[in-house]
Amino acid sequence: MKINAKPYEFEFDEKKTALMVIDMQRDFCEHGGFGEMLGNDISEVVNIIPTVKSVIDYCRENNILIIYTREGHLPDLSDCPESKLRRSKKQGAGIGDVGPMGRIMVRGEKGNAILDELAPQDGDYEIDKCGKGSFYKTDLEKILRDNGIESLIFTGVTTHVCVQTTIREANDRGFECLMIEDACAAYDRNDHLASIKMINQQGAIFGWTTPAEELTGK
Ligand code: C5J
Repeated sequence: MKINAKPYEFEFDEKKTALMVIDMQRDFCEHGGFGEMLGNDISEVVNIIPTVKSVIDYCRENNILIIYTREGHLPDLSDCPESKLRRSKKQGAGIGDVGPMGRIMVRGEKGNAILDELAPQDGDYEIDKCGKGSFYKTDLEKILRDNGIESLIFTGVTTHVCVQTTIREANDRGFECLMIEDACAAYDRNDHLASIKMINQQGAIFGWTTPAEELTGK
């Protein structure tokens, strides 16, 4: 299949493609979550939820493998670098402290859950990650290789942090990456737009970008 994209058409085989839904968890998308506690306005992120859903629905209808990620830490915080912990506390959003949605950025807590409207279904993969990149200290690469995946479609938050870090990691491992522009968001739109430019520049230096309608037809 070929779709219009920047910097040129993106070609992929649905059977060798997976959808990545990056960190669409309460902590980054709802009031009282880690994102807001760090001082961000969450409206840009809230705006993409229907578009992320439309891409997930399209992928389900077309039997494209779906992989969800969640950023969070073990309850004993043994997988949280001291530096990350220190900086979160300095910002008033201490990882592991009790916040409005349970212990902040801890696996299994309310804030760590994927949004109800985008909930994973049987057959989807769910990956818990402690870093910004989804390959770091996870089974993601093995899952992709075992399933014969060659191309990745990206949705989620935040564009310039966890989405872009994962695209960079995937690109270095030889995966072809397509970022769905209006199914990704940063808290600051300028960060989002800068990321799109960084990804598709220099003949797709990290990958391709396109609006959702080019994929879903809606
Ligand atoms: C952040 C993420 N922004 N999912 N995480 O800390 O982008």
